[in-house]
Amino acid sequence: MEKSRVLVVGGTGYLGRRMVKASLAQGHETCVLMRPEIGLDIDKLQMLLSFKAQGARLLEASLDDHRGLVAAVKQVDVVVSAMSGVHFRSHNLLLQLKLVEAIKEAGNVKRFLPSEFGMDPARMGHALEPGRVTFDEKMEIRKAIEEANIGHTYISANCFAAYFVPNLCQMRTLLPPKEKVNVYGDGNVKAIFMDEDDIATYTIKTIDDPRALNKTVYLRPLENILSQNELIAKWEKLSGKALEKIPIPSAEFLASMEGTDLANQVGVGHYHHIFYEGCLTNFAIGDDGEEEGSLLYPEVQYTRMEEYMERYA
Ligand code: NDP
Ligand code: GO6
Repeated sequence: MEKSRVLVVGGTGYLGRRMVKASLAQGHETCVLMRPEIGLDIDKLQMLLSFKAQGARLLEASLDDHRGLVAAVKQVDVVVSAMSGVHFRSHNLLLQLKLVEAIKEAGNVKRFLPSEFGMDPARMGHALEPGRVTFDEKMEIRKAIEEANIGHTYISANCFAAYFVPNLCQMRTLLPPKEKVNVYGDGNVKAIFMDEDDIATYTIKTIDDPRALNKTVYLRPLENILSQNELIAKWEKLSGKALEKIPIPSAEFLASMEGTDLANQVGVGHYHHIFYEGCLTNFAIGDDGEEEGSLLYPEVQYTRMEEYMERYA
């Protein structure tokens, strides 16, 4: 079978750059959207040029330029979006409606992967304000995709390791705690942690796979299903130093939202769903025809979290 030609939108972003790399590595003809809005962002431009040097084609169009966008998507078979959905970055998920419009008009795209890559928004109908906006927006994009009958795959990638693992799930820092660590409740609720490069590898694997067409694919590899306590124990072993554990009751954690900025309020809600409620692991995969990435692609040697943490030691 011919390998699909891919367009990555949001290609210079944190996850998007890994999608470009994985698409090239898996032998796809790879295009990256180059937005004229980059202006004087010299780092973004240099990154785009490095993609080109690695064999990608740069397609220039603004998300506000419908005709340009249609022309771009006409050159590929698959569109992968990794637009920002992080509140302390630029959060522009709804701009993907423009992409859906262009894909609809072009009519040639076999598969669209919208920017999801977290908790499954379809399971977050009960999510707390203000964090629920992330899930509501992702559901709005899904609705537009499905109404336009566009082939799709939704990737639920759980926790990006860099945001959750080295900091032992502490908020407002990305570095390992030195002395003390806040533990959510009893610390035994299971979450799922993923190396971001592996997220991209699995994601690109799905794009030509009929088993993933019009489905949600969860990334839930067995050895990366871990409680906060298990993660802390791995770091203590690696660093050779025990940390003081400070249990935080659910209500106290939720109350920590008050009076803080929006990004933190969003984060506290998300962390509550993950670490108190267990929203990443409190359901079985497959009851509704969903798939699991490490079962679909057992050949992928996914990164375990002790190995991921080594770079911080
Ligand atoms: P980034 O914040 O790195 O942004 C990605 C890209 O979005 C940018 O590079 C840019 O594309 C594009 N973008 C941003 N603002 C605009 C704008 N105004 N107009 C057009 N394009 C814009 O995104 P992430 O990689 O952090 O997030 C990707 C996805 O991953 C999101 O859906 C997010 O919710 C999810 N996520 C999940 C996490 C988890 O733990 N599960 C953690 C973090 C994110 P360009 O390259 O063209 O400039
Ligand atoms: C990641 C974060 C980390 C917030 C998801 C505040 C959507 C998802 C696991 O961008 O709010 O310090 O699923 O102080 O579906 C952010 C969000 C986490 C990272 C969660 C996310 C995860 C978005 C913080 C912080 C490290």
